[in-house]
Amino acid sequence: ERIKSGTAVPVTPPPTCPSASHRLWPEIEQVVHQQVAWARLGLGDSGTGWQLFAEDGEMRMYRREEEVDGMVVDPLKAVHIVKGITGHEVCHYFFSPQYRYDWETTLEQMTVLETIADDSCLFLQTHKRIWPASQRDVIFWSHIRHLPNDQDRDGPDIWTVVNHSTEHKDYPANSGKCVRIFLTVCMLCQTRVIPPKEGTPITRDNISCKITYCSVVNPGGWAPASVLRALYKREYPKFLKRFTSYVTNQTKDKPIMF
Ligand code: 16C
Repeated sequence: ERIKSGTAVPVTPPPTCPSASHRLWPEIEQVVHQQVAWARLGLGDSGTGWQLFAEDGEMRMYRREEEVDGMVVDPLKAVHIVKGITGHEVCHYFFSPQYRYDWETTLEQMTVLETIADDSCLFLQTHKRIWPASQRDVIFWSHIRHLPNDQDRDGPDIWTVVNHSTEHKDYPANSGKCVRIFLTVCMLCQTRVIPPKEGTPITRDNISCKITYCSVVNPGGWAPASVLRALYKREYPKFLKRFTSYVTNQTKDKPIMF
């Protein structure tokens, strides 16, 4: 059809997501879609195959026992409900490098190798050594995303952060004292608002955040299965409790970030 005179003709493509032209973008898109779908499945109808290994208040952690080449790579799925915070706040503190030393207790050093865009960063982290295993490091991209709920208008929006291992030519794996680990992590959050009495504003008493945290970590080199399982049974609950308390503390006197 001919364009009528006076009709604005776009000369440049419409703006896209800020990271879209980066070399990692196709992988980020694919892994984020896959991880969000996996996290949204929850534990499935009957929780088949998932073993509960930690429980504390509203927090429940499940794992599947899996090994690859004799190495423990047990997938983890955790669910938690925390009052007084939003999914946007949880994801903001999980994604942003400036807070990481405050809550990440296994961290020795974190370097931002690249800021891909406001919503995506490339990290190099070294973690504390656990004797007698070698020290571990990891390179991963991290991406934060808001997924508005367009299917069910009454359903909650989703905020998510996905972390996924990648390579970097300047930091080849296993070239120094560290063994490189490989991970895929998804923090997925849904905020629930209990409507306050008519005419009164929403306060932190009216909100809660349902968190689903999924993780698969490949230790990258052999370590005894019993040591690894004992380690994550202790460290994952410690992490999720400490991290969510941190977000609660950081936000309690701040305006709610929806
Ligand atoms: O998701 C989390 N954190 C993110 C931001 O840092 C990101 C990074 C995750 C790194 C997870 C691997 C950490 C391995 C550390 C090695 C153990 C040191 C223990 C020192 C104890 C004094 O996604 C939160 C992550 C919460 C981590 C819980 C620990 C899981 C252990 C899994 C087994 C790793 C193999 C270690 C081989 C020795």
